[in-house]
Amino acid sequence: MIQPFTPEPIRFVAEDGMPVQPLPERYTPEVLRDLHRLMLQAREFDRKLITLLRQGRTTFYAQSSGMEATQVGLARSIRVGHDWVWPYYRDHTLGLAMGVPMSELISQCLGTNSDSCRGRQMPHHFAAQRQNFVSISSSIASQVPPAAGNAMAQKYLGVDEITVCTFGDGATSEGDWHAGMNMAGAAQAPALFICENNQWAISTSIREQTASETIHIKAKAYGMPGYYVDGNDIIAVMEVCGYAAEQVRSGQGPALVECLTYRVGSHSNADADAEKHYRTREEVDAWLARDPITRLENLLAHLGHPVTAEERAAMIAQTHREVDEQVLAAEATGQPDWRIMFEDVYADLPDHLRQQEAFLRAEQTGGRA
Ligand SMILES: Cc1ncc(C[n+]2csc(CCOP(=O)(O)OP(=O)(O)O)c2C)c(N)n1
Ligand SMILES: [Mg+2]
Repeated sequence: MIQPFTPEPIRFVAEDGMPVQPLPERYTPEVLRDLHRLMLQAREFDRKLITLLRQGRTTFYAQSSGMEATQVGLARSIRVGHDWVWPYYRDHTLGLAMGVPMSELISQCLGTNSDSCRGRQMPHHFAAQRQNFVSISSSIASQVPPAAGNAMAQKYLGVDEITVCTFGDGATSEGDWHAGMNMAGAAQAPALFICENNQWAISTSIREQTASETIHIKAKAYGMPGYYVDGNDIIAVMEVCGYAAEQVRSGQGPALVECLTYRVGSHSNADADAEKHYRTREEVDAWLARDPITRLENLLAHLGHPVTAEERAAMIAQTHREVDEQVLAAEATGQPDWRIMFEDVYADLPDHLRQQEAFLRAEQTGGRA
């Protein structure tokens, strides 16, 4: 039985791979290996996209390395394509694990003609229609009030769906976060709020962020249960998020889950050298020793189904190949024509946009408008 408001994060597996409580039967070696494959794929996806950044082929990326157990575990706790997800900008691993094709993610990062937004969103801010994965916004916590509204609509319509809303620890200081949490609680709406607490909001540490002891205790103020989970233990994430999702689905009102994890890389490419400026190498090393992928590998070894070095290398090579292929395929579709900037919003273009379009046309034709 999963309990809210525990003083310590709920965990099932220790860093060395030893279970600290009995593992539910559904975690067969095949299931665990599939989770491992998804986590390793996400880690290598980060590596490849950072290379693309350095090559100047995309201009923004926020890696999720270190947070794979939280995002893959969440993806496996909800009904994909049925529930609605209001994500934040670090959630590409959540998207990949929900089945968003790599080709879509890469096209969006490159802003090519194969991108469904055709370059009109910030890179790495994708949306996925088939997965009910709502378009990502960079404005911290701006997804929380509309997610609460989405859940209120689901309750009003009586549909068998829930709303999942993710955010970082920093988001919990925004007014939007409190407004959304309050609204969902007051309406007893079917919303599952997930805090991916990676303990930093760029250079602001969690200790500077809030005087609350933890994030999950804030749930009490909004009349909902708050769960605290070890976000680097994928089984714990699936057990807690799965339990909370079913409580929400059964009409118990909203819930908050705090996944305690760590971003081992930089915040984004706008923050290249975190260890030099605001956190210590020792802190990062301590969290690298709690790596979620290594923990799952340790568990598989303990269960007698180790991932061999050859299998690991083959999985890494497969992801690198897949990314390379998808990058070439996306680039082959070409860059969108500049004119599409003015399409798909207004049926009749307002005057100021007409003027801007004329200005750009003149630029493109060297003054021959
Ligand atoms: C409303 C708003 N204020 C400030 C920023 C600048 N900003 C971008 S990311 C970020 C930190 C967010 O940290 P957190 O919510 O913990 O998520 P994380 O990046 O750690 O995953 C800030 C302050 C922003 N994008 N939007
Ligand atoms: Mg954070």
